[in-house]
Order: sequence, then structure tokens, then C-alpha cells
Amino acid sequence: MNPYLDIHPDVQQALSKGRAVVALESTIISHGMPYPQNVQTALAVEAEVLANGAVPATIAIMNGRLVVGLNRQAIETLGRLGTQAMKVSRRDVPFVVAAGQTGATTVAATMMLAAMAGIRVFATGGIGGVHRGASESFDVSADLQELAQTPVAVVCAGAKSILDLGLTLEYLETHGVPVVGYQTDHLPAFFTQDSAYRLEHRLDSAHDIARVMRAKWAMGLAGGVVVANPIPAEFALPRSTMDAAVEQALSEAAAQGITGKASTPFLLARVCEITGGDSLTANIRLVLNNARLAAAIALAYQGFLAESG
Ligand code: PSU
Ligand code: MN
Repeated sequence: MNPYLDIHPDVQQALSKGRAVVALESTIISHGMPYPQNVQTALAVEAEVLANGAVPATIAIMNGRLVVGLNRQAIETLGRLGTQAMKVSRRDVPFVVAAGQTGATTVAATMMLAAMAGIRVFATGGIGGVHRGASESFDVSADLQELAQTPVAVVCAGAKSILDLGLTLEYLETHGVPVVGYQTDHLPAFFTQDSAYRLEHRLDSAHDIARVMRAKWAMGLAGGVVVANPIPAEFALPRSTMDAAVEQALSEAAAQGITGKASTPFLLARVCEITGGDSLTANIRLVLNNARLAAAIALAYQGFLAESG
């Protein structure tokens, strides 16, 4: 048993009964959206998972404990802290635990904690990736390396175009991480339904996606799966608007010398400000959409496990 891990009783019960559980990250709460929409969204996403037949487990580090299944109060705390909260990726976890501190987990750290608890499906907005200009900066999100080693399927709306989507796909390919387009042949670019990048693998049902997860892990392959779920058409934003906002945010970041772990939160916040409330609304809608698909995948995956005993 992991001496630092606290699993919420509802999550623990679901896991021991072989019921579907969906992990949710917390950096999207602290750094991904402003208060109070961040807290409202986190609670709405949990409700969406529940309404679709699975148990939600929002993950963070609270006072040095690895918490899988945050209560309302913890979600409120992280939401109010906002960018004052520590952003915790894989490398940071032992420090935050050792010091008894509180921090919001990125996709990488959330996958890691989900896997410790035995959760195989995770819903979020967008994953980190290879940043534009990475050949100079070496800025490649730890999310990608986590996907290479940790057995969790991450349902996302692709990646924001603050990243280099082509290099992100190349990196995932190198590390053997499958990227599945859900009902699409192209990598979605978060605010838009697709991008110029074609995917090798498209699947049209949660059941088919769960079958791939089952096959991958039953044969002992390491690592996760990216499930790329396009934002619903009615909530997508015009590509030209987003491209302009991203270009502006990138040049401001360069001018202000923003690098390292501060880069992604800076770019996300600037894109949100530049596009007014539009990008926030779209962001909320796509996360809910991902929660729905993740619940369906988790149910189908548990079905396969039950069949094979
Ligand atoms: N992309 C988004 N929204 C987010 C993030 C990325 O569209 O909230 C967050 C996630 O928590 C992700 C992290 O894991 O940013 C990646 O940060 P970095 O690039 O520093 O690895
Ligand atoms: Mn980075």
C-alpha cells in the first residue's frame, strides 16, 4: 500500500466492485480557468461523469497527501488559490509530499496518481505537448513522457495550437503512444474540430476504444492512450480568431521572457483574455463533452474486464 495515498471512499468502493471510475485533473481548475467558473466547471464535470454511469475522482495533492477523489471543499480551495496554487508535475510530486504542501496536478501527475489508485480512464481539456520553437527551448511537456509509461487513457480535445501539433504527434509516435481520433480522421486542435494533421487511427465508439485499451494492457504494453475528442461543432471557435490570439500570446510570452512551467499557464490565460469570454465557454463545453466520452469508455472497459474474469 502507498502510504501517501488517500482514496475517497466512494472511489474506493467503485474500484473494489469493478465499477467505472474517471479521473479528473486539478491544474485545469487552478491554472486553466478563472474563479469562480473553474469551481463550477469542476463540479459540473463530476456531475456529468456521474450522470453517465461512472464515479468521478478529481485528483490533487492536499497538505502532502495524494488525494484521489477531492471533496467539494478541496475543489473550492484550489479554485480560489488559482495560479497561486503550486502546479505539480511528475518531478515535483515528492517535494510537495515531503513538505506537506498543497498543489494542483497536471495531466502527467494526475495520470501518475490515477494509476497508483488503479484508475485507467482520465478526462481533461487539452494535454501538454511539444512547444513551438522546442528545437531551441527543449520545452516538451512531461505529459508526453507520462503517456509513454503510465497505463491511463486520456480523453482530451486534442492540444491547443500554442503547441506545435505536428511535433507533438511525432513525439508520441516515437514513444509508442497511440492517438485515437474519436469519430474524426484529424487531430482536433482544442477550440477547433480539426487541424491539418491526419491521424492513423480513428474509432467511432467508446466500445472500440476500450477494446484497444484492453488489448494494449492485456499484452503487457506500457503507457497510455490519447483519445482525441473534437469539440462539438456548435461550440467550436473560428480558426482565424484562435490563430490570431495564439500568435499574440506567443509574441507577448517571448517579449516578457516567459519560459518553463510558467509558459503554458501564461499562454492559456492570455488566449482567454484576448478572445474575451468566448474561449472560456468553449473550454467548459469541451471538458463536459470529454467527461461524457470518458465515462462511456470506462464503462466499456470494465465490461471487458468482467467478461475475461
Ligand atoms: N492545456 C490546456 N489546458 C490546461 C493545460 C494544458 O489546454 O489546463 C494544463 C494541463 O494541466 C497540462 C499542463 O498537463 O497544462 C501542461 O503544462 P506543461 O506544458 O508545463 O507541461
Ligand atoms: Mn513545459
